[in-house]
Amino acid sequence: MTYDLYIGDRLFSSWSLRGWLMFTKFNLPVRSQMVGLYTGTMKNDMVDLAPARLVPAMRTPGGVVVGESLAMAETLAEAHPDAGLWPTDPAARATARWLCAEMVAGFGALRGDCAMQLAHVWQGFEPSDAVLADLTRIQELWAHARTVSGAADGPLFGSYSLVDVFYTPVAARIIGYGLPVSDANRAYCLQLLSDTKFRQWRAMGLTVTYDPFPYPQDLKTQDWPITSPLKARAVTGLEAENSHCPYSGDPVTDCLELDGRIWGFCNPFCRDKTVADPGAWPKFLDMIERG
Ligand SMILES: N[C@@H](CCC(=O)N[C@@H](CS)C(=O)NCC(=O)O)C(=O)O
Repeated sequence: MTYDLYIGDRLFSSWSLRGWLMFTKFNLPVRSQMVGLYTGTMKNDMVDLAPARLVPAMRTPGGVVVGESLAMAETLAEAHPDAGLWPTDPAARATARWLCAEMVAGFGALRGDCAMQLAHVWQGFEPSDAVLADLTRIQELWAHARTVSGAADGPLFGSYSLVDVFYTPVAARIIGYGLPVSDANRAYCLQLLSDTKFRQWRAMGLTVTYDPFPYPQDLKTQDWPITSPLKARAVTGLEAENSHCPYSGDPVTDCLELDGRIWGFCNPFCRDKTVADPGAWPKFLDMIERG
């Protein structure tokens, strides 16, 4: 019953982020496969999914290939009606569909000028009038959603739904470029980016180093605003307190140090994603609390 999801580089592929959240936020079983968005191998990596040619794309457990994030969302919502992907109230659901569709079709200036990047916050970015117009429209749509749902804050329709999935990369752009929105909408953006699943996605993205940075700006940077108070670092050696990886249960091969204690994982990726944001991984936190 596991879906196969094809994704691109986590720090930069906004559509892949949507694809991954639409599974993980609703506890749908998924196996992710990374394609070479920047390495020239993408077409070849996706050959099994032809004619799908962009990420995200998925193969259902029954073997059906689906491209385009909106089509994937509808397919998952139909297959898992109790998972809560869309709001249950018909008016809220219709409005949520509208907001997702307008997101997919629109906001070209924001998407073009502010490529999603989850590495840091650009300082002093000057948005064009077209970007400001997109932000006005986005805030108008969010206000409409809250009028329909009655949700004054938090997820747009009260409970987290696909509409919050579709606007998470928008929130990442607003925060990552310091774009002007109301205090309430900035709080909503920060809430989306504080979500554990989003933090896990970003932490996995941070395991890859990019030189040159794919979407440079001639600007200074400051730290991403949501980080864990726990500070870890990769270390050599195998003197871990645990013998088996908290994620896979496999034997320890790669270690980190946190507060003077050494913990182990079954491969460098599991270790490095934990170093990037130790607080994003409940199984790791459970282990160190028990340990
Ligand atoms: N409309 C598509 C957009 C998907 C998309 O543009 N994905 C980008 C990555 S973020 C991609 O695959 N780019 C590769 C390319 O354009 O060749 C969707 O909703 O899924």
